[in-house]
This record gives sequence, structure tokens and C-alpha cells, in this order.
Amino acid sequence: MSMSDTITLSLDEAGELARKVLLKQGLAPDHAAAVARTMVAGERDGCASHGLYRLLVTANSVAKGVVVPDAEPVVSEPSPALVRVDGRGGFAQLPFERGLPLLVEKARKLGIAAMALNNVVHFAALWPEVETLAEQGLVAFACTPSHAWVAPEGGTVPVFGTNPIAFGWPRPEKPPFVFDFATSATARGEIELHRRAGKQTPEGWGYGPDGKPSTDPEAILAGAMRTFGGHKGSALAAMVELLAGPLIGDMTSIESIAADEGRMGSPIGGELIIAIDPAGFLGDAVAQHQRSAEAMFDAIEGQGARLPSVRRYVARAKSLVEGVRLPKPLYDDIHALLEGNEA
Ligand code: NDP
Ligand code: PYC
Repeated sequence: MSMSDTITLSLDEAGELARKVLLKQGLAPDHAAAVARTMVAGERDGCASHGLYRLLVTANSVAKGVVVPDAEPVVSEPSPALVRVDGRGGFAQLPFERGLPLLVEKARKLGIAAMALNNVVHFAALWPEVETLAEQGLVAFACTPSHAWVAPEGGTVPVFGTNPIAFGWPRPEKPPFVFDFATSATARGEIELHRRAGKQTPEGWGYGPDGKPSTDPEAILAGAMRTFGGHKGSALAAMVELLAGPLIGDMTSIESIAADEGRMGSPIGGELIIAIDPAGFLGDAVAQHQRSAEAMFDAIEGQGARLPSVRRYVARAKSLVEGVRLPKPLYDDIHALLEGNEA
């Protein structure tokens, strides 16, 4: 992308633009603020498929009536170690923020706690959530199903969502170790970006509607995506369905896409987040065992391999200084959302 094809925004400008567009879409101010924080974090960290591009995605979900734009989340405690937040059909970010303090308090008190977000609409990456927990000294795990877009290994008919798994590990004096990836060969957002750019996808991402392997993003979006790592990704995708679907009383990806009724909105359903306090197992020995973890990280980086999250932290440092660069067509599409009738 040359400079002339892009528009550069400071992070404050990006946040302001996102909030303005989301308010225009009809989101309540607290939802708009929470959603904008997540999108700007994605753009800032070089995660284009889950950055400001998602303003187009939320616009569609609001316009099609998939999301309740002013839903008031309800926090409850089903048991001493559990938090439930009923998002009442709103986007997932505000319910996460509302349940977070109680989840942290319970994890610190009991050693481990879990939070179910129910009845939420999910368009976002999961790393902001596990990173937030890891920054508070907790080990964190999160997963969510999506829409049935992904075929199980050995088949070509969608059953699973793109079902991301995210993990965060707190590190002394350093930003946390975090990974977050779809259990599909890639996130659906990446295939959408290939379609927007008129580019073929790499081999192995999916099948066309005829069940044949394809590199045409339109065909894969209409057909089926593939899991990553063959049968292993397929089993992990099934695990995500079970943990953040039936276990917490919410929808599988098959049920989510049925509930969408062809509106092509973002997935509706649940998310499971688990937080573990290392002191629960280790007491005073936390620092000693953290040194073993650091030795493992050193062994990875010492041979020239990189840790997941490092690319994001480098992109973040750059964006804090230089701002973010949006492709001009995307910037124009986002601005077009501000035109038209007042929401
Ligand atoms: P990737 O396949 O790009 O994998 C991303 C993860 O792998 C990151 O943690 C990344 O770290 C790490 N990574 C990538 N390359 C390397 C490497 N060479 N060495 C070490 N680590 C590496 O992501 P996906 O396309 O699978 O998913 C992208 C996003 O989409 C995720 O954030 C996910 O949450 C989101 N998503 C959300 C869904 C939802 O339903 N809400 C559904 C599906 C996906 P780094 O960031 O530093 O590069
Ligand atoms: O990119 O697969 C994806 C995705 C689904 C929901 C949010 N992101």
C-alpha cells in the first residue's frame, strides 16, 4: 500500500471516528465506547481483519436487527466461582467489561473462576480480553463459537464456527504472552479482506459450494472453510462449540446461523472466559515458577523463533507514534456510514 492509497489517523482520531460511526449506527454511548476501544485496539495492533473494518460489520448487524444496540447487560453469580453476564442481545464488549471486576475478584479469592457471556453478538478478536486479565496477573483462556461456516475435517458441509481460542499468561516486567487464533485455517475476516482486495486466497482455506477446494474468496464464503491442522483443529473447534455453547446454555454455531435467518449478521451466542490466579497453586512460590516459564520463552526466542503477541506489541509501539493507516476505500466506506438519515 503506498501512502497515497491510505489515510493516516492518530489513535485518538481513530477512536473518535469509531465512536461517531457507532453512535450514528444507534449504539448506546457505553456500547459505542466499549466497541470502539476493541476496534481501535485491533487496528493499532495491526489486526486489520478485526480493526476499523469491523465498523462495516457492526453496521450490517445493526441495520439487519441482529443486535440490540442499547442492551443493558445483567451480571449474576450462579455459584461462588462463576459469573454470568446476560448481554441481552447486545455486542459482547460491554458485557465483558461489566463482568470483569467480579471475575477478577473471584479468581483471586478462589484461585480459579469462570465467566459466561450469554446472548451476545460477537464480531471481535478475543486477545483484548485475555490480555486484560493477564495484565492483572491472571492466566486467562477464552473461546467462542460463531456461525456454521467451517467443515469438519473429512467433510465439506459447515458445522463449526471459526471458533477462536485465546490464552494469556502474565510475565514479570513484560507484556503478557498471548495467543489468539481461529480454529479454522484463517479467520473469516481474512477471506472477506481478500474478497474486498480482489485477491485469491492461499490454497487450503476452503471449498466452494460444489465441495471442491477453492482459492476464490467468494466461493469459499458461499461454500465451506476448513479447520487448521486437519483433525486436530477439527477437534478443537468441536471443543469450543461444547464449552461456549451447551456448557453455558448457549448456541452452537449451527444454531447461531439458523437464528441469523439469512441476515448475514455477526454470530449470536456465548463466550466462555476462565481466569486462574497462579498464587492459587503456588502461594509464595509464584516467582520461582515464573522463572521456569521465562526460561521456556527464552528458549523459544533464543533460536530466532518468535512468541505470539510480539508482532502485535511491535505494531502497537509503532501505531502509538505514527497512528494507523487505513486503505482509502475502507476509509471512504466508513465515512459513507456517517452520511444519510440521523440514527
Ligand atoms: P492467525 O492465524 O493470524 O494467528 C494469530 C495468532 O498466532 C496470534 O496470536 C499471532 O501473534 C500468532 N502468530 C502468527 N504467526 C506467528 C508466528 N510466526 N510465530 C508465533 N506466533 C504467531 O489468526 P486467525 O486468522 O486465526 O485469527 C485472527 C483473529 O480473528 C483472532 O484475533 C481471533 O480472535 C479473531 N476471530 C474472532 C472470531 C469470533 O467469533 N469472535 C472468530 C474467528 C476469529 P501476533 O498477533 O503477534 O501475530
Ligand atoms: O473473522 O471469523 C471471523 C469472525 C467471526 C466473528 C468475528 N470474527
